[in-house]
Amino acid sequence: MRSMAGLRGALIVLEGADRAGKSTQARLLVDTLRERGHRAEGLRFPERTTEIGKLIGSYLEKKNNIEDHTVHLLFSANRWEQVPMIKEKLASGVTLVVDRYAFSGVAFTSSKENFSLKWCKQPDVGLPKPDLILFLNLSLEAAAARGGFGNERYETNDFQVQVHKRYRELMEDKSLNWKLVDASQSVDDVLKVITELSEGAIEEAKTRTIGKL
Ligand code: DGP
Ligand code: NA
Ligand code: NA
Repeated sequence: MRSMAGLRGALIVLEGADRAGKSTQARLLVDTLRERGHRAEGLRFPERTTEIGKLIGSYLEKKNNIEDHTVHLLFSANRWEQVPMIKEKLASGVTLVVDRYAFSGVAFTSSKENFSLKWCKQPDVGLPKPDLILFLNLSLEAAAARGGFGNERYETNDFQVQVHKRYRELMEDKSLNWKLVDASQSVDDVLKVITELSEGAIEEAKTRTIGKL
């Protein structure tokens, strides 16, 4: 292949409620894009290995308690601390497949009482804007059929119902490239759909500068 220097990679985000298959699909999507000749790498948020990420990890495992506003800002900081690396990778032509991003932050925190969407969005304003957001859509019934909840924080039915509603509201933002994907299909069928959408985004990203949330 001809050198692609100067052409940036795409920022592709996977979102969805718990058990929709995001992590599996993110991994398979990276492999598939590579097989098809693209430079692709995976990232996840929260990134639990950094200092901030370790605090978040303990919080999710319920080993510590962090005040709700404070933990929201930590989740956002955990994204911001990766921004220099994200920008470098994209500029060098690498496509990034990200398992959760700012939209998880807003959907989850705004599902708590007394948090407005507006307040929740603010800390992530200015983050690199995804070229594509793949929403893996799975009904709560179908998600339940995939097995019981884990023991982490947020893994309760009532909370997940609320998270679903919040994602619905976020998807109404037409300034973002949301694509609703039926996650009840087989793993292979979901992968086929998201691979096609991702290749379209990679092509379009080449001629556009990266935006900001
Ligand atoms: P996992 O994707 O399995 O590593 O789980 C991370 C959990 O944390 C999941 O329940 C979603 C939630 N989460 C992800 N990002 C944020 C965020 O920015 N804010 C809040 N409050 N929760 C988040
Ligand atoms: Na989880
Ligand atoms: Na996951």
